[in-house]
Amino acid sequence: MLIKTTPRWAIPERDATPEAIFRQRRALLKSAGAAAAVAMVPGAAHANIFDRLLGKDTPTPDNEVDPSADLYPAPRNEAYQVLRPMTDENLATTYNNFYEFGSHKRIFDAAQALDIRPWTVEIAGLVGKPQVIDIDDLLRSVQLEERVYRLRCVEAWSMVVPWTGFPLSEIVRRAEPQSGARFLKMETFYNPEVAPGQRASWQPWPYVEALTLEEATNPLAFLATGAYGKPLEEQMGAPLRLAVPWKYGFKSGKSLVRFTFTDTMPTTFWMEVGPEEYGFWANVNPEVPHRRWSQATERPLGNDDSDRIPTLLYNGYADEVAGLYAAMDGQRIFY
Ligand SMILES: Nc1nc2c(c(=O)[nH]1)N[C@H]1C(S)=C(S)[C@@H](COP(=O)(O)O)O[C@H]1N2
Ligand SMILES: [Mo]
Repeated sequence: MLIKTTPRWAIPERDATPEAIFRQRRALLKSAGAAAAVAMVPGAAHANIFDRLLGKDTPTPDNEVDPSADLYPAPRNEAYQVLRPMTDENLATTYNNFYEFGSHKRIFDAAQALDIRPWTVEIAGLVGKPQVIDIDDLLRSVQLEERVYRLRCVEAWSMVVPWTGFPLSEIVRRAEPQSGARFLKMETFYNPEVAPGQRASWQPWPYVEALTLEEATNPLAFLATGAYGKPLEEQMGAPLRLAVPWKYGFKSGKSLVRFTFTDTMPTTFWMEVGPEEYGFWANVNPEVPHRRWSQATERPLGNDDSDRIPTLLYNGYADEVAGLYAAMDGQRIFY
């Protein structure tokens, strides 16, 4: 159910290039680095890339107005704040991990190929109420709120993002899990035609992540549908992505299409790719190094590598979640 208020062929006013920016673009074009960047990017993407390089916010190039746009900005839940500066929106939307669109950070243009309407979300497995929900029906039947969360990538860079969304426990509630359900498996879309990364057949597509039901119903576990007071951009995992801020970033799957309740621990994408390096639990702990690097410090996006900050146990959320693991073996839960 996609309501287009602007036809695809129309060029909205906001796409018009003010003269000053046009001149800046030409200046950039003349520099050697920019020329190299141009060579790598197909024609239509140039304007977007240059706007990003210049720090200008840009609309999604497909010129579709998101049918949920009127739901943003949502009221901020002041219970979730971070005592660190927010990451600049332009950094958060141009430095991403989304392997479906490439194994590097500059996938924001490639990710625009993902069509985020129509979009349905399936609830399946050991549940009393299996169902398929249209994303817009879902968005209009929950109470959206804004929460500022830390995100700590296992690669040791980090962000502070104002997400908009709703608690993951809402999905659990609607599913009415059977008594045997212990894990919640979350799957990303699968469409190798738009996601070139998924043509790599040696990787176990689609991207799968999972939590225990106790984790999934912890109040911190959040499904993000927006960020920075707007609907999510594709590269951030539109139209629905997880935000579990006490775990390394890879636990927060993007562009989710299916929630399956199971009685056995699912094998996740990264467990299959590198079981020695990326485990099921992946709780942030500065004292437990990755096999190839220390996790003691992190680089907030926007900082130089010389300007790192200490990483916190459970990424700063120990008060909220340490109890989930109190009865478990210490090392096992931290990779
Ligand atoms: N489907 C999918 N979800 C994903 C990933 C991915 O490659 N594919 N990367 C993960 C990793 S490693 C991180 S750090 C975060 C990055 O989120 P961001 O790009 O919004 O900062 O997304 C996670 N979710
Ligand atoms: Mo990550």
